Amino acid sequence: MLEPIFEPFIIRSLVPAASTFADDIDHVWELIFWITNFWFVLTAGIFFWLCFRFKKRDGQKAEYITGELKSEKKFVSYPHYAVLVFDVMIVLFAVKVWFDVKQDLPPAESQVRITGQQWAWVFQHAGPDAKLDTADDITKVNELHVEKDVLYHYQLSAADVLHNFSVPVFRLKQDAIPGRVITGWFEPTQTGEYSVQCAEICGVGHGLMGARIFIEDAEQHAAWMQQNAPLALAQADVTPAGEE
Ligand SMILES: [Cu+2]
Repeated sequence: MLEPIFEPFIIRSLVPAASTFADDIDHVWELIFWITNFWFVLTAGIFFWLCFRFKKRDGQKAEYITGELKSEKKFVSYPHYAVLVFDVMIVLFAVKVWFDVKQDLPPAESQVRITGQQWAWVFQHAGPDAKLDTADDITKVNELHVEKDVLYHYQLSAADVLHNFSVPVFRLKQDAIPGRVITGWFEPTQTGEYSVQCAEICGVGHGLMGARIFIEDAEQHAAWMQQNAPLALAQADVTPAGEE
């Protein structure tokens, strides 16, 4: 149902896409882009053409048009119908994507707890057992490490004021609200290092809330988890350092 008929090349040329739902978001974004720009250029063009075509001329008296005649009303009602048709079209595409990204919650393969605070992001990674609040959790500030092709649930909250967890390459934006834990999901599809932002004005340090997300392949991610294992676990490890 509602298969897109074009490739979203404008937004792709600006921001790379690195999550499973980025493609869906980009299609809606670009659909809205083309619809609104088509009508903007058309109406602006007609407006300036009319300005020029009916400009002040010697010996010609200005006429007051009320727009009440049937022959005049169609210039209002026909574009209005067009707006409604395109509105419905955008809503149909958007609702489907909204459901997939925000309302549906596919089963988690790993988890991360994300807390926004003035002015940093704290990431509690689930560690090798993929479960939060266990001894192998790895907590980092402004550094989120995830594995490609693994579906994550995040538990997002704020420690002080409103923040917004934004990962442009995922096309993910979610408000973080004090006193509330919001669960959502993402699945990275590309390795690399990308930016994480706060997309909600949260005080004078708002602009400093830039963190990094590191999307690693399975091997790199396992190595990172091992290197960053909590001290207690690292000491319990029977393998002496440097002998693995
Ligand atoms: Cu913030």
